[in-house]
Amino acid sequence: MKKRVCLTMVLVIVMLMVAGCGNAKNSSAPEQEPKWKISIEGAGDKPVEFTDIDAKIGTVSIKCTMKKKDDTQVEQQWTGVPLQKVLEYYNVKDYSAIKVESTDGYNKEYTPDLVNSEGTVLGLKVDGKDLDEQSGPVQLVVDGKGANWWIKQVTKITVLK
Ligand SMILES: Nc1nc2c(c(=O)[nH]1)N[C@H]1C(S)=C(S)[C@@H](COP(=O)(O)O)O[C@H]1N2
Ligand SMILES: [Mo]
Repeated sequence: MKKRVCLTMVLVIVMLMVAGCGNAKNSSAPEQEPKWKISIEGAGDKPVEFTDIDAKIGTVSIKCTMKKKDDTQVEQQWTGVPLQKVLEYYNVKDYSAIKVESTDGYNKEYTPDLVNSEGTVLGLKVDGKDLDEQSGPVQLVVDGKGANWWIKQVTKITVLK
């Protein structure tokens, strides 16, 4: 009889431990799960993913001007990662251009000069706020250039040799 109680207790403890481990795993997972991903192609042998976790390599805050079609200008304070820093992170040195693409397929190619400019940034926040769904989570900011250069919902970056 005593043996049986003991065995039951051991069983209950083991079950609680298994359940406890499961919980510990689940509660630690969200910290590792990225909020967004941008696929980088042509930086190495395989495509890599640049995420909000990687974005911690260095964000800047800069005032940027966007030229609108009607010749007016919009000035905003942007927070983001300079595109040049992202390429540095993946050791990309030689390229003819960088192609930036959005979820809707809209894309453009940027020359090394433009890529190396301080004002070319993967924008994460505008005037202190996260981007809305139509523009973000990441929008390419190209200081001083027209709105057509500012790619919303960036999803892929290709290094062109
Ligand atoms: N993802 C994405 N970004 C884009 C475009 C697009 O079609 N898709 N159009 C570009 C063009 S041509 C312009 S003029 C501006 C328009 O921005 P707005 O809708 O905020 O005025 O977004 C630019 N970025
Ligand atoms: Mo446009």
